[in-house]
Amino acid sequence: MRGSRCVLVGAPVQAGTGRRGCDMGPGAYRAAGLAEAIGDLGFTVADAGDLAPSPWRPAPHPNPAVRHLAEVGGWTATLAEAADRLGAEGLPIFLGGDHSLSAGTIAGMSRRAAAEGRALFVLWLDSHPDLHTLDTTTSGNLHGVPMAYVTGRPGFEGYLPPLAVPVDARNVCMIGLRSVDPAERVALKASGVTVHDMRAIDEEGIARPLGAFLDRVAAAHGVLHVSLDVDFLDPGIAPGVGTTVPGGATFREAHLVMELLHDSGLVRSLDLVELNPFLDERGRTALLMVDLAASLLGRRVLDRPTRSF
Ligand code: HAR
Ligand code: MN
Ligand code: MN
Ligand code: MN
Repeated sequence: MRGSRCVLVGAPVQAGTGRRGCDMGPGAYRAAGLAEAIGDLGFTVADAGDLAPSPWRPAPHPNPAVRHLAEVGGWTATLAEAADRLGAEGLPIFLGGDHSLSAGTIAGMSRRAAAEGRALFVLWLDSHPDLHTLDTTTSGNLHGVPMAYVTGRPGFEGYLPPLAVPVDARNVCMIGLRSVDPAERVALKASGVTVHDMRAIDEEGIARPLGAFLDRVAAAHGVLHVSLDVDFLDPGIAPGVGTTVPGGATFREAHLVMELLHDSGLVRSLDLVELNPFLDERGRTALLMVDLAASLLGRRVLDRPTRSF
């Protein structure tokens, strides 16, 4: 982990989803004690408060399904600037908000990494690849497009803010996929993204594929951004999300991922996305996400030697 400073960045975005309630995400993380949990680990914690979208006037898109392009574009501009700036000072944790926010956070972290002469790698923990373009989305919900935008797929010019430094799709690893649309399946295949869907995790476990990716990041002297979507988790333990998909990561798998990430020392920034407190049960999803963030930042049951793969 970088230094010992964490910055919480509220991104109450819900324009990218079809349901209301994600805008309450940052407040729920604060109520669930995120700052205190991280502070207990010895970090200095700053809270940048909740950001707001920049003005952004896109051209009207020919796909009539596309919704809230101006607002999502405005958030993309705001968050790209914030990630680049705050990523230089410590480890930013972006509190969503729906997954469209990753268009901005990843764009900003990629620019930051490039300024340091390094490449950005992304670990995408999600049941969805979010790899639609504005032309292929049928729902029109822009939380389904950030991965296409940040990897520089064509079709976003003039609709979302210009992308300074595209992420090489070969530097992206997706774990947990179990809901992939036909157009995304085609795009994934052509992309070079490393994918471990839920079936692969069932067959091989989660530690080895993750370890192989982390070894690759380390060998490339890369910078790692982690994007954690609530629906990566099984809805039985994480009901507070608009797009529940059965068969998700268990409590034990999710904690193991976080602990291995901590051991790697590679994580430079984190998105916590898609929490919908309106759909949660007595805060249990918010509390679990806080617990997972704490594991990623070093909370341990016992000390043990670093594991190699
Ligand atoms: N692929 C579907 C669509 O575009 C669902 C996307 C849902 N995405 C999220 N985040 N909830 O992963 O509509
Ligand atoms: Mn997602
Ligand atoms: Mn998802
Ligand atoms: Mn833990």
